[in-house]
Amino acid sequence: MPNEPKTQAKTPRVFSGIQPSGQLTIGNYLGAIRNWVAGQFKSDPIFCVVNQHAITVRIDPNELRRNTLHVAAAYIAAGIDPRHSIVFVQSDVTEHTELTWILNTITYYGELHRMTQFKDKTSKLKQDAISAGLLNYPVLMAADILLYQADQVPVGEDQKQHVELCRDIAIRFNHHFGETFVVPEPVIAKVGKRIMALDDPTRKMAKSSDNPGSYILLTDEPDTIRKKIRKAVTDSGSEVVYDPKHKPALANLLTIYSLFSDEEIPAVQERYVGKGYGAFKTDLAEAVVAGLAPLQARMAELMESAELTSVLTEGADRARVIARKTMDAVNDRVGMNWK
Ligand code: AQP
Repeated sequence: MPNEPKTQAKTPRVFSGIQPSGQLTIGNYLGAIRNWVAGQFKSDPIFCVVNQHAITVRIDPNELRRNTLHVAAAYIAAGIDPRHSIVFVQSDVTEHTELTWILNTITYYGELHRMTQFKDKTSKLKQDAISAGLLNYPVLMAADILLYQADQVPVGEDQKQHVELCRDIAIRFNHHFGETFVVPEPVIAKVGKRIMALDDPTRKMAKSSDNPGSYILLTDEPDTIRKKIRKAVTDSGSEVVYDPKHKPALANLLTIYSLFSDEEIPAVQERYVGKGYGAFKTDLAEAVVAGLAPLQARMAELMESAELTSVLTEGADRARVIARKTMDAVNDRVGMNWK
């Protein structure tokens, strides 16, 4: 059929981000950044340092500035190529907060109140200590995604609920005001979607945890990594087997091992038959140290160079063009452009 028009599938637009609420952990790396890197050339990707999310809890302004650069450096050191992917800081594109207000008006209090992360983060706080920002966090996240008409949002499992709320908001807006937003899909990695804390395999590893022994930072020194892994809780028994139900701590360590060594879990398990936890933990620590070494070296280089600033400035310029186009359409649909 020589004259038949060829239909080419559109390259999916991908959007994701990390809040600079602390230094990044291997949970952020394995659950998010690593997957962004793996998929970047099959997509039209935008990666944001979502610093406005980080002020939903108290944070020292200087620490926030440092963390913002640290997160951007981690993206690039891990393999995000800024010549292909847009990399920028959220507060440099004011359309994020502009769209948030409009989306706030079509999002319900009950929906936000039901979010698991909101419940987790506020369970120990008195009502008067819970900022409205913490409640509205998922609306800002929805604005982040919808501004760029993203088709896919690669996240760890903990963020799936927020992406689902974003879909509901997009569908609601399109229904009330006419087709405006692409309705995005969450993309969750099969392995690494939920790396658990080293001190408690029932909780996810989180950068804002009070116990530094619960996480491994991307910037931890080799000896710190060895010490943290030596102290990581294990389950009863001594056999190195992957059994998330009965041996959740070990299953978590095997997952980390497999991702850092690029080996399937059964192959790792096989090597430790009859060897016990000690030998396994020693090798795991070395796999993490070796896996992080190039990333750490590149991050240190980037933190000292002007390259990072120019990447982020140029990234914001590219992002702003897309964001403005969406925002103009939204203002038009809602009736904000009165002239
Ligand atoms: N433990 C984890 N396992 C797998 N993925 C994870 N992510 C976070 N922790 C894990 C993924 O990292 C991305 C960035 O998340 P974020 O910093 O914007 O918010 P978060 O999910 O709240 O991450 P943290 O580290 O737990 O931060 P704090 O402690 O500040 O709340 C997301 O894709 C997330 O799924």
